[in-house]
Amino acid sequence: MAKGKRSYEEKTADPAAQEMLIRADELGIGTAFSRADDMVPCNIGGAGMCCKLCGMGPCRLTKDGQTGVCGATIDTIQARNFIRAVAAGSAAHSDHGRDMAFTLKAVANGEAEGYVIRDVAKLRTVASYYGIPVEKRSPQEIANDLADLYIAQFGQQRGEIVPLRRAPKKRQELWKQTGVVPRGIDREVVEALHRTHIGDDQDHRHILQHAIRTALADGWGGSMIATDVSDILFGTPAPILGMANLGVLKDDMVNVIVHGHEPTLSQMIVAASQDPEIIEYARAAGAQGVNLSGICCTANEILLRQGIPAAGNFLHQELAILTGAVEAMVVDVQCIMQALVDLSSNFHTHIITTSPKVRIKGALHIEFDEHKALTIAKQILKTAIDNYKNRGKTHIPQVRENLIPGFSHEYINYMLGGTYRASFRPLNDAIMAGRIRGVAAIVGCNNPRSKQDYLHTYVTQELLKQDVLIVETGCGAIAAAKQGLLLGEAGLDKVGPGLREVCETVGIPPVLHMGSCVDNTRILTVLTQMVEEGGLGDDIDQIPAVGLAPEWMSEKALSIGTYCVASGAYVIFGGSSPVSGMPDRVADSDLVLNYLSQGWEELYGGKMEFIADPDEMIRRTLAHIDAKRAALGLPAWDPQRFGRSGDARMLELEALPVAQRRAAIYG
Ligand code: NFS
Repeated sequence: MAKGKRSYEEKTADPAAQEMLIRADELGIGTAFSRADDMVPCNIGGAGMCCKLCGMGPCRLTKDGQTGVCGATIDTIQARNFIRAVAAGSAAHSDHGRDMAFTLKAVANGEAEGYVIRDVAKLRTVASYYGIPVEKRSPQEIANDLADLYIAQFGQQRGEIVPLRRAPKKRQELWKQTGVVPRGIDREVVEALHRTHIGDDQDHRHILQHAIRTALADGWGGSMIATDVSDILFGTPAPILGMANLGVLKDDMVNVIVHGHEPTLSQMIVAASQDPEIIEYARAAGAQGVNLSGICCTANEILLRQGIPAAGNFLHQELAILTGAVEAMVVDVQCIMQALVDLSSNFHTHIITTSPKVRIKGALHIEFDEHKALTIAKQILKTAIDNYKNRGKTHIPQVRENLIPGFSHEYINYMLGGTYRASFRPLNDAIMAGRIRGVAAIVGCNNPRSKQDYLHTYVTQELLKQDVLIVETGCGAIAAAKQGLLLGEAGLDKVGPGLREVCETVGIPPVLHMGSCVDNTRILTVLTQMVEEGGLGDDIDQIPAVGLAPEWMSEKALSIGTYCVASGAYVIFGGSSPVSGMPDRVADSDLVLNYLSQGWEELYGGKMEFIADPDEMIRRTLAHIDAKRAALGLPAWDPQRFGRSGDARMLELEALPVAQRRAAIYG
């Protein structure tokens, strides 16, 4: 029996993870899976009913009519807790975007060793959105202006942040009317903290209005900037062959895992790992070379652009070290467990922190500086190679799966129409005809309180059967990859007939991996382009689409969910609600919960719900898609109508004797 209360199969749907959890128990080592079993969550804090924002408390409101010492009511407390989480998520994504903008500035001025502007076409496109002149100017000049504009978005005090202009016109008007246009990215985060200090904003609707503004500063601000600049510097993703799961680690090579979020250092480590000097250094140490792989969203950044394998998603970070085969895990920011350092003391693995913002007690710190990135990347790799001789017994599960990631919105545009006719018309047409019933974005984290990868992949598979096209990012995308759902056309027999026809005709997998979590902004762009293409209404809230984060756990996920609602989407979170309240015991403790759903829907056309049961998630997703289809006057989805063209029809014809085949084709 596994350490902790659940069996291995109850903890994870991934066979590689199950194997490593058995290994952990053999070695007597705990992981997030067992710690989650041992740590009973606090039901008061979990329901958002605890306020610890001042020294008069903490106040726990568990009785009807009770208030905090200051008189704060349950709805005020829940809304404050919620907006603080959104502010932290927005800050994390946006600070990532700020660092990218500073890197762009350094590259434009020739001050960033090893970096170049890889995607000049995207640079010119993005600059043009903002009226930055592009004709007869060098990429460096354009990049310098764009970097200045982007850097200014963070500290701007008045007006509107500029990426907002890329939203549908009607949506921009709605944001103006409802008073949620972000003035500056940092300003909204600061104001969220100010409003929730003791004795400030005390109307849950007003607090949550600012949560919307703070989240918009993330999605249509910091995150969008992060995606743009990453594409400009490292290339806009296009389909590429990749691999996922712990089986990508190699016994005869120096294994280096990059983990975290920002692509700046990891991209340079990719370059350094292929440098002849480093390969020679590894050979001299008795290894075949350096084998690089990724965890979490850093994995997605280098998987999408260079095809570097993903060792796994969030819950794989400890499991990778348990293989005993990792010489160094190089981390930057976000989603990095403090447990890594203690865990690695059982093996030879170095945990190397690199961000000036993140130190972990006991970890090695080699600070990253984009001005001498290549030199630092080589230093990190040499540290890992020097550690190869200390490797003991290894246990690498032989589980890995191929995948095709890289579906940026630019590529989706191109694949639907080619270079000269690039457009979203075929996608809109397929939805309007009912071949594609609707679109679902399945994104977000792993959470050890649910069965790892199960909710992501179960919901994905069930929706595919219903002709729902799926786009994925973040740890959800890696979950789908590990289960073999991102395999091009290989999985099409498990897909509804209409969706299958579209995938066969266009040559796409039915699940499109669009990138890291900041790349959820690519989904905003896709939705906007679908609106602009015509036929699916004049704003995002009219599109038959749903966003799901079935295994969410991070504050970033709440920020993403909130900006998607503000953009008009129905967002379903799995697991537990941070504002669930205890309506059976405390009256009004579901005011906030209901406001995020009905209240926000009235204002923005999007809503946020927390649903633990995956079948209910699927039911509500389909109900929403069908309701939006009906509102647009589109034909009701009918699985019998399609499926007899394309490859299916070819196979039918091929099975006929020649004369009959001719008759069937030529009449
Ligand atoms: Ni998103 Fe990416 Fe993963 Fe969740 Fe963490 S890595 S930014 S927060 S756990 S998806």
